[in-house]
Amino acid sequence: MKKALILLLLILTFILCAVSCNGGEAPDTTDGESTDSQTAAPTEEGETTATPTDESTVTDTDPDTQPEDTSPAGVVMADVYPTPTEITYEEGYVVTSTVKPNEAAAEYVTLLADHGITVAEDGLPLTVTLRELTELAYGADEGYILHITQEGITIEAQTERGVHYAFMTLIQLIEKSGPFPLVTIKDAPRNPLRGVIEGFYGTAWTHEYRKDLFAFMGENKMNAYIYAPKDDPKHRAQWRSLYTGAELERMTDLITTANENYVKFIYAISPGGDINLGSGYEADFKKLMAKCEQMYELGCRDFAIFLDDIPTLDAEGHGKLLSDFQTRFVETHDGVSDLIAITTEYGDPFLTNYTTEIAPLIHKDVVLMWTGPGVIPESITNRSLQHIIKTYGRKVLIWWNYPVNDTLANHLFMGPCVGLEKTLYESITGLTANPMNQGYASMVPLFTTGDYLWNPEAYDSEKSLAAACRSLMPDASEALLDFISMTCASGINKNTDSVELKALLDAFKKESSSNTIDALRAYFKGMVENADAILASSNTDMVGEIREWVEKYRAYGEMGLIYIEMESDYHDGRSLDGIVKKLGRYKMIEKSIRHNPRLV
Ligand code: LTM
Repeated sequence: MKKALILLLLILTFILCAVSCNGGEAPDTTDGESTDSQTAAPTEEGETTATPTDESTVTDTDPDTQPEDTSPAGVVMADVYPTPTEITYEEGYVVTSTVKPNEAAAEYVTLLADHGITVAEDGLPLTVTLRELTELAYGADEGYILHITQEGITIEAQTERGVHYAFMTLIQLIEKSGPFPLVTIKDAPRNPLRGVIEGFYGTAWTHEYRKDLFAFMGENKMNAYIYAPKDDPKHRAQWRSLYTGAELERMTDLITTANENYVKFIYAISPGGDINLGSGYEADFKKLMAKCEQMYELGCRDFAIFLDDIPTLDAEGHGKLLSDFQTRFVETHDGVSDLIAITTEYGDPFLTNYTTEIAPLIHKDVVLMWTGPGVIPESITNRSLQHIIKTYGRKVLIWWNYPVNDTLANHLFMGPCVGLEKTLYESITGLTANPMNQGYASMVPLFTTGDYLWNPEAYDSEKSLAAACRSLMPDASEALLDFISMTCASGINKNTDSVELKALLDAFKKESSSNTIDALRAYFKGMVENADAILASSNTDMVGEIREWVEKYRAYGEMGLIYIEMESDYHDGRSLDGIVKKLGRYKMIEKSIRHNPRLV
């Protein structure tokens, strides 16, 4: 009886712990819909074209996370990310490690050399041409056509950014297929603005991280970063204070690095807390312009004014402020893009008259941001945006509050982008994701968000997540993927994680047999091994940020293994003393996890 009670207690404790590894609720096992983002369909000519399916679901799952397909005959189809619009392989390769670039390709010589491709007089001709890409249905200003034949490599693009993106694709082909598969890629983004907003509360990102982020964004064809760290005094509380000395140097460095990676650096300022909208307006407005003038001098050409999370709902004052900035700053400064702004009401259903009153007062060219339903929305659909589009009289730029964790600091949100309707581009000008304070860990969901934004119709969240893990932690990608599957519960996936473990536990609860016990044992062993692989990864930046969660995951794996030993002891009729000793170890590990306040 005593034995049975102990075991019952253990089962309950373990099940409760396991399913709430990330502090989430017990998993909801509702299946997403399955889509296959790129189907390799051989054509009559023996070519293989990867075409997107035209599902319009907001979530998807596909168990097939294999990195690559191999057809036609022996051609390794690289998994290029973000997923290209159209990719057509022909049989064969050009086997060479030398190219002869034309002048327009010259700046990519170093990059190619990093991937083992050098320049030689008799190398494969590599020709870059800038021209109008009228054959692309959308996104031509960032698009490109990449063609690899036995005669040479040609890249055609409308802009330098398009050329850059073509090279990012070419590098992936070299890394994943070997030089050079015979292929034609026609590619362009569905969403014009694909970005990241540093818009969270808490510790702002470091200078070095921001620069790493710009490189990551450039590689993954994301094109806009908004500087808006809530707790940076000069962004918000002390918005009037000008930058000085080292701050100016850092800003210059950020703007330059962003430009080098084809990322727009958008400088946001949040004066709403105390800006004088009455008799002192003119003096304060001049201070706002002086601050932005300083950024303009440093090379910044993109600006945003944010009025979120302030106590005043002054539609008239805010409307005037935003419109004045558009006419008195944007329109008087060469090369400056239309103002981006967010008002004090930024997500339904929390709307008052303020929104309807301010809408007609805002200059028609101002780009307005919107978070979607509930500020941290479970999903965003075209339908959910119709009301605000009508009120504002324009499409909106989404401020997407995922994977941000500033209100749930003990959670890690590394699961993929889900919950965005595939045809959302019909209602938005783009999307910027607001990440976690853990910037390197955020790169996993950002990779998938960039993939979605580039080609939402072909987007497959499961494949994209697996590709993100391969790209960001190549030495432990499977381990990272498994870890994320246990810790990814969030508002956008119905708080679902630990699906596989839950199924194994369910099977075990139904029948405690050697099969169900062995399956659980293998799973727990995998958790310990995964944790060790992640902790040993050379991506020390990411490991540093997620270490505590990985250690907790490892501890659960260990607890699971001890539990399995006890279960086997019980089955085999071994002594109660041995079981009690194991229970002691189990409890010790459990206590060590509980003592860490950062872990739920
Ligand atoms: O979402 C907006 C517009 N403002 C704030 C963000 O700064 C914050 O990071 C998120 C998540 O807590 N929520 C907000 O309301």
